[in-house]
Amino acid sequence: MAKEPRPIDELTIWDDAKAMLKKARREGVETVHDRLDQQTPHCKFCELGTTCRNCTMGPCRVSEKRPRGVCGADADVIVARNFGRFVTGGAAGHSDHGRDLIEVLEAIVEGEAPDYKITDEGKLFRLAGEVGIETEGRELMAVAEDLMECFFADFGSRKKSVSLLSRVPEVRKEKWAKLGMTPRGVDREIAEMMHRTHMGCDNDAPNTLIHAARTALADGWGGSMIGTELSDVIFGTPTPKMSTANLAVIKEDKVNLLVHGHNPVVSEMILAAAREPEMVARAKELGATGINVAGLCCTGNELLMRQGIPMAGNHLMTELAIITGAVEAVVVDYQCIMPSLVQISGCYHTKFIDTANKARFTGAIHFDFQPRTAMKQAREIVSIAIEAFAERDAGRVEIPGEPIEIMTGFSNEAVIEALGGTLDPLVKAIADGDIRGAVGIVGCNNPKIKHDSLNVGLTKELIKKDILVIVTGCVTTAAGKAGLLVPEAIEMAGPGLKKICGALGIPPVLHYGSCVDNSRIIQLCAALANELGVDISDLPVGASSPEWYSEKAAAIGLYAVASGIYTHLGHPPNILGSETVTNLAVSGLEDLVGASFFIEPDAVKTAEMFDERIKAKRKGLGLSE
Ligand code: NFS
Ligand code: SF4
Repeated sequence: MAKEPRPIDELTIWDDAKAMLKKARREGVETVHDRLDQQTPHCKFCELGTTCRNCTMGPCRVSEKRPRGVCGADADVIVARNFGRFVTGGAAGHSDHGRDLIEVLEAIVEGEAPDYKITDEGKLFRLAGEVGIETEGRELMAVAEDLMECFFADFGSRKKSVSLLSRVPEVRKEKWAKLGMTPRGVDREIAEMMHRTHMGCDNDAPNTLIHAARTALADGWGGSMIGTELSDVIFGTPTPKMSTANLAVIKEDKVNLLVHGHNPVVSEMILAAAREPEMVARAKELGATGINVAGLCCTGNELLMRQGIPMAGNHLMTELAIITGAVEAVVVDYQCIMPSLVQISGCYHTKFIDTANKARFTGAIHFDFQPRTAMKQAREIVSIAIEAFAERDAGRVEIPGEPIEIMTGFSNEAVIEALGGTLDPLVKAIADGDIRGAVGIVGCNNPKIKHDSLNVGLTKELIKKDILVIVTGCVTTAAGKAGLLVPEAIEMAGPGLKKICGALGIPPVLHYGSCVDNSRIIQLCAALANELGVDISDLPVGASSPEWYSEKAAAIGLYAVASGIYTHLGHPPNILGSETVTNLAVSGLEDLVGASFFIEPDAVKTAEMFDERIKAKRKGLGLSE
C-alpha cells in the first residue's frame, strides 16, 4: 500500500518551496521527497555500513550473529573500506573538476581555446611564485605553461607532496608526514584507496582511515584548490557585489535558463552567449523581454561570485525550479544533478541539456562541450532555450514570492583588500574578541532533514555568539533566503560582529563560493595560523555540514578535520556499524590530527559545542573572552 505523503510543512522551511511542492502534488509531479518515502525504511546494514560488495564470494552483511564476511572481514574492516571508498568518490569528483580547469588552461596556452583567456594575470603570477616557478621577467604564457605542468603533475605519482602544501603551516605538515597522511598525488591517493579496499589488502580499519584522510587532503589542498585557483585565473577572482536569491529570480516575462552543476567552464560561456545582442533580440522577437540566466547549486555559486547572477535555489530547489513552469532550459555539467530533472523537465516545456561526456542523462539533449568550440556550442544551447519560450504554457506558470537581496564575492583576495591589504585587522578583531571565532558552514541539502532548517538555524545561532560564519555551496542560498547575506543582517548578530561588520559594511555571514571553494576557507585558516605562528588546530575555528548528503561533503569534512578543524555533521555517515571507526571519527582523530568530527542534529546544541571549542582555543592562544 502506498504511504501517505508527509505534510508539506514538514519538508521545508521555505514558502517558495512549499508553493511548488503543492503545485507538484496538484500536477502529479513526483519529487525527491516522494521517492524518499518510497525508499524508507532503508536497509539497516547499509545504514550501519556493514554491507560489503567488494567481491563475489559475497555480497556479505555482518552483524553480531554473523560477525565476519565470507573472506573473514569483520565490521571494522568493512565499515572502514566502505567509508574510504565513499570519501574517495568525493575526492575524485572535486579533483576531476579541478583537472578540467587545468585542461582549459592548457588549451589557452596552446592557443586552442579562443573563447577563454587568462583574466587575472596577477593571480597567475602569484600562484606560480607560491609553487616555486620562476616568474621574474617572464612572459605570461610561459609562466602559465609551467603552472599548468606543475598542476597536472600534482595528479600523478612523481611528487612527494602536492604543490599547494606550500601554504600549510610546517607543524601541520610534520604531523601529516609522521602519520603517513601527506597527500602525494591526487590520482595516486584515489587509486591507492581503490587498491587498499580490494579484498585481501588493507584489513586494519585505522590504517584505512588514515589513507582516507590522505585522499581527502589531496582533494582539499590539491584538486579542489587547483579548481578554485584556476577558475579565478581564467574567469576572474571574485569581488563583493549584490545579487538576489530564491525562486522569484525566475522571471515570467523572460527566457529563463538555469545553469546547474559545478564547472564554470560551461556556465560562464552560457552566460556570455546569453548576453549577446543577437540572442537577446531573438528572445524579444518571441515576445520575451530578455534572457535571464540564473543559478542552481555550485555552478550557480561560481557565477554568483564572479558575475553576480541570481540564485534560483540549492539542491532541494532544483526540481522545484522546473515546477514553476517558467524554465525554458536547464543546462547541466556534472555532480549533484538529480536524474529526476529529466522526467520533471518532460512534464513541462523545459529543455534539459547536458554538456559533459562524463555526465550524460538518458533523455537529455547532449552537447560534447569542448574548450575549442565553447562559444559556438553555448550559442546553440542558448538558442534552444530561446526557442522553447514559444512552447511555454502560460496557464501552468506559477512563480512564488519576491527575490531576496544577497551580498556575495568574498574571495580571500577581496577580504584582504577590504581589510587594507593585510590580515592584521582580522587578527586584531579575533584577539579583541569582537570576532570570537569563525565557522564555515558548507554543503548540501538532504531530504531526510527539513530543508534548510539546520543550515539556517545553525548560522543564526553562531552569529548571535559573535562567531563569524562563512558559507559556500548549497548553504549559500539557504543563508541568502534567510536574509543573512546582507549587511543589515548584523542586527541578528552579537555586539562584536555587529561592530566589526557594521564598520566594514559587510554581512556577518560571508559567501565564499562553491564547494570546491572550501579550499578558500582552509587557505584562510592556514594563512591565519602562519600569521600567528601556530597550527591550524590551535585556531578558534570550526566547520559544519549540517544537511550534507554527498560523497564530496564527506571528503570536505575529512580534509577539514585532517587539517585540524573541528567539524560538525548534522547526521552521521554510514559508519555506526563499527565502534572502532566511529570512535576514531568522533574522538580518536583528536589525538592524531588535533580535531575530530561531532554529530549533532540540533542547531542550538551544535552552536553550544562550537562555542565551547572556540572558548578553549581562545584560551589556548592566551586570548580573553
Ligand atoms: Ni557541494 Fe555542490 Fe550542493 Fe552539496 Fe552538491 S551542489 S559540491 S555537494 S548538494 S553543496
Ligand atoms: Fe564478503 Fe569479503 Fe567479498 Fe566483502 S570482500 S563481499 S566481506 S567476501
